Amino acid sequence: MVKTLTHKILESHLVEGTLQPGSPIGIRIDQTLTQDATGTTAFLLFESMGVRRVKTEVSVSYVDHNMAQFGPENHNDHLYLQTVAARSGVFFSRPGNGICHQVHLERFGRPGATLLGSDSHTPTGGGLGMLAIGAGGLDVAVAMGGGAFHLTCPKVIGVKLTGKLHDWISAKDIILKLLSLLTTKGNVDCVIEYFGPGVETLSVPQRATIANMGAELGVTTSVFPSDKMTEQFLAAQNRESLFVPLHADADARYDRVIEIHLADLEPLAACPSSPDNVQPVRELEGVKCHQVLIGSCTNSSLSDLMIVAEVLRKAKRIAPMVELAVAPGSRQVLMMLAETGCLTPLLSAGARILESACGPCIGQGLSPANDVISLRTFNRNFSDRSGTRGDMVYLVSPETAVASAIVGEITDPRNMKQIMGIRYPTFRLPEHYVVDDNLIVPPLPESEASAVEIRRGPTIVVPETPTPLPKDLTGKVLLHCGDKVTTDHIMPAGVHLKHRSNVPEYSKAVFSSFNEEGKPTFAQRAMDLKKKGQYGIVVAGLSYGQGSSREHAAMCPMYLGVRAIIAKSIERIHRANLINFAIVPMEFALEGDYERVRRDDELEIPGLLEAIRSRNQITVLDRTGSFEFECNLNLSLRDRQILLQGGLLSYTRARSGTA
Ligand code: MIC
Ligand code: SF4
Repeated sequence: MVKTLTHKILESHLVEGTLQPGSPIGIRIDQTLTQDATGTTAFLLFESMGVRRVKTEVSVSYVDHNMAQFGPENHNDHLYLQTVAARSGVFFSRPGNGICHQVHLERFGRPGATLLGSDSHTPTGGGLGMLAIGAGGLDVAVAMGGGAFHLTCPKVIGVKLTGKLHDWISAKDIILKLLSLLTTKGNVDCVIEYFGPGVETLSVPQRATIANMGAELGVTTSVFPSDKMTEQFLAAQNRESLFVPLHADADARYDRVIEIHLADLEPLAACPSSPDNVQPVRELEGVKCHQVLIGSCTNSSLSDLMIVAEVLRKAKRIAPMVELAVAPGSRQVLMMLAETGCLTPLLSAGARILESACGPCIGQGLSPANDVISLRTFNRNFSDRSGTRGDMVYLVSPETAVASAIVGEITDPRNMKQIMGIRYPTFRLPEHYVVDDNLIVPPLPESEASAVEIRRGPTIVVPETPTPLPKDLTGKVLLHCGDKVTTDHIMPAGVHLKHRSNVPEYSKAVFSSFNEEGKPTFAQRAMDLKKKGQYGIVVAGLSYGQGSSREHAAMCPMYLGVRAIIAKSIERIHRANLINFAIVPMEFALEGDYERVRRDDELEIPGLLEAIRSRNQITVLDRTGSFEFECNLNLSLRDRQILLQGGLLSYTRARSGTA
């Protein structure tokens, strides 16, 4: 039987179920990655599962998000993560070594492997021919303990690339084009598989940019074939022995095929405040911008930054009213910039060089001024994510970013020749990268690991295990929100990020972007209800829980007593996180009911447990509005068992006999 590449990798890792799109399956996980902002809870939960040592081929713990170290919280987290990694047989990538996805691509990823990461941009590994999936930290903890990862067998969308990109057009424009076609909604449980002659023209870092930002489509992951380019990339990293050729069978059938002719593409931008609000840069030309940020796990590879450096070498300076900052994706990229002489033109033209970390992408500094436009090469421009309320963030390629930084206005980079006499730079990428793993601490042998003392600073609080769900649920609608509410809106990062290891403290920020001046916050209203022994319910529109994999967007509402989400639709990772923390995800069965329910309505869900046990539909009574409506439950057998058990941790403990 002819197969897609996705099905080949799934098949070689299948441990439960059958490969029938739409049905639940379990796959073996070869590698895991965690980062500090989701990793502390992942490791606290891993420890409480009672497993001493990871059972994967490779597990890596990265520190890249919480790096500002205002107060002791971040450093407490780093020391906890380093000691727990040493104890558990996990590689530890120290702060300063780079962004998890970039470093994993460079130093650990291998074609054909499965990778599960507690970060939604884990699919970056798809650029290397891996099946790399983002999940909540608890799912990753289970995988570290040797457990399967459970997902819905995906449909496979084939994206056929033909032709070749013109100068000044880059991988970012390919994924922005796809976002304009598929949008951020409605792609749950699909994998995007790239094929066709255009693939050969793209380097691994370019493929990684595309796979990375595929996360914004809401798909399970994206995957590229493993070919000559893959071999070259691995060889440049001294890892050629890991190369295996991989591709779909010639006549593989896709559930849908989209064709993109690379030569037809033009520079694109995602306008405020959604990655799918895409417009051609030429239509935005002339709009003043005061900030340009280049970096993030999407666009901070050596080739991205060499283009920027070469353009700046010719331009010599940036516009006087523009702030330009560059964050190299990894220490390797930074060292290579120095080695190739590309650091000097960046510095000389006026770029601020940031640490190799997530930085402004996750609201850790460089928030833009009020009412100014910020251009970023990142992957998300959800409102307020930058740390400034009412921000106006455009997502663009490094080429568009640098052109705009020089001119001071959004600029189509194809006009650089005409405006500044600057041609598209040509340069050769080095055949070998500096390979220096000094900041990667390898796991200790088992005999030495048990002597390591795990350091848990006082700002690290072990998360609460959910209480069992009630037989019948009575609760109040604490929030009635619209479409595309992201996990950034549910659980903001920015200044609150440092509380990731302290659920009671972090919970104060739940839904804070919905709080109204002078009125009780969401957290206060939820806590008041909880004290009265009642539950909180959130009502939402389409694509609830888009974006980040942060399970705090489930864990903190659960801590505040929220036990049901009723939405028009819920995104994959967030839905799994809700179930893992025993919050019931429900979807309106009929159009129109979403509009009828209002904030503060008292809802009653009789027979909740019974329905979770055996039914797909459940009736909700709106006592305030005196009407009832139907909701779909759409739960797999395993989802039902997890909810009935009071969450994934209790379920896992019960199955392993450590309860
Ligand atoms: C993000 O880009 O939103 C993050 C921060 O990397 C998150 C993880 C987190 O919230 O810690 C993600 O993408 O999953
Ligand atoms: Fe870090 Fe931003 Fe990438 Fe998330 S999207 S991993 S915050 S660089």
